[in-house]
Amino acid sequence: MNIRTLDRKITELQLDGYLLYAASFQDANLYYLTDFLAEDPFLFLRAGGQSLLVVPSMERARAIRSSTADRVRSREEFQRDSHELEGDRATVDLFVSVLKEYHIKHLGVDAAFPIILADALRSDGYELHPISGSIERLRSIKTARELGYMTTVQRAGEKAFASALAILRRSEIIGDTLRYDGQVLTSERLKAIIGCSLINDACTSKDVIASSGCDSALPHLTGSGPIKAHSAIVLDIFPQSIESRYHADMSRTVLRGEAPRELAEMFTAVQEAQELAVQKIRPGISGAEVHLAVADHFEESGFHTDLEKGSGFIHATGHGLGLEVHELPFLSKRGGVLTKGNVVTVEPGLYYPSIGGVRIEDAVVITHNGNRNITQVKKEFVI
Ligand SMILES: [Mn+2]
Repeated sequence: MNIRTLDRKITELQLDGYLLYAASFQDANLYYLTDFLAEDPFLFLRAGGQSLLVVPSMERARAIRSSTADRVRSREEFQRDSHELEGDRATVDLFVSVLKEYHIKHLGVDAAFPIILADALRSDGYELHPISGSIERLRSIKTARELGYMTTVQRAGEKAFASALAILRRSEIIGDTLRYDGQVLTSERLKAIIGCSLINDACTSKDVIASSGCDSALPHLTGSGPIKAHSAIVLDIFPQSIESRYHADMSRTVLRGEAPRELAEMFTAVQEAQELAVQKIRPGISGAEVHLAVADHFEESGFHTDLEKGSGFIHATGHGLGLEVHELPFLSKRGGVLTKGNVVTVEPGLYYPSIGGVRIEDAVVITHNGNRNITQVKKEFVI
């Protein structure tokens, strides 16, 4: 990441500095700018080409050791005379002390800056300019180091997928259910198996999708109850590395037993659409163009979309991937131009409430003349 881009933005908007106040566990921009992970909010100020962190005194030594900031100071250093203040008033007092010392009157903040603090600072005479999307755009271009982190977490996701696939393959088909190890195989069991594999590779996951039957027609339903035979089984794994904080994202749709004709045709159309999108992705093309090509392919193949009914191709073709699982750029109706270094998922899908869903998802890195697929899992339907 080139933080000079942020410095240029500050100069261009004639601001004295850029300030973020959040907990970096939740705020990917703050983590990106500081490399300092904390559960509690801390202050980041970029001014005069330097980064300052203001953290609770107990965190100072850790921030000096792990953050990329030029300077780390303690919150207490700025609040020697304000012991009686509590809550937001104490935070405003901290901001005012910092801003005074650094001679800052006009400051940029992000869209998530707490409005209660913004109101208090504005009434104290400070000018706040919300800047949205700048850090997100920086984040969308990955360095070689970030790509390394993302490949590592992708491999962990693939290992977890392989463990679920092995159990599906070893299960016995009884009627329209699967039996594994003397028990009916459920979505819950598959999700737990995937989760255990991920944690063994130092990854976490907010959720895992292992849905089957008509449940799979709802793209974000994680699934519950018995896994259905002769029906679509959607596995969608989006782990986050505990160490690097980067994400991976992949989906496969498989089937045990006899494939109904309409599902087999949906799988073929989705696979074709996915390949078509991957072929198109290169620097200079817009996410919208890729998305429209996929939508057209489905229409031409006879798979129609009705958003109100939740049937057909009902989501975007893909999204950026990084510190957040959904980030810039998007392969959607309004998706902007793709650039070298972007990492995007390519995940067309078809969903029909009475049949089920099919989704195939890879992640690709945009290179100087095309893209490189970082997903190494085969696309098999009947297993
Ligand atoms: Mn995805």
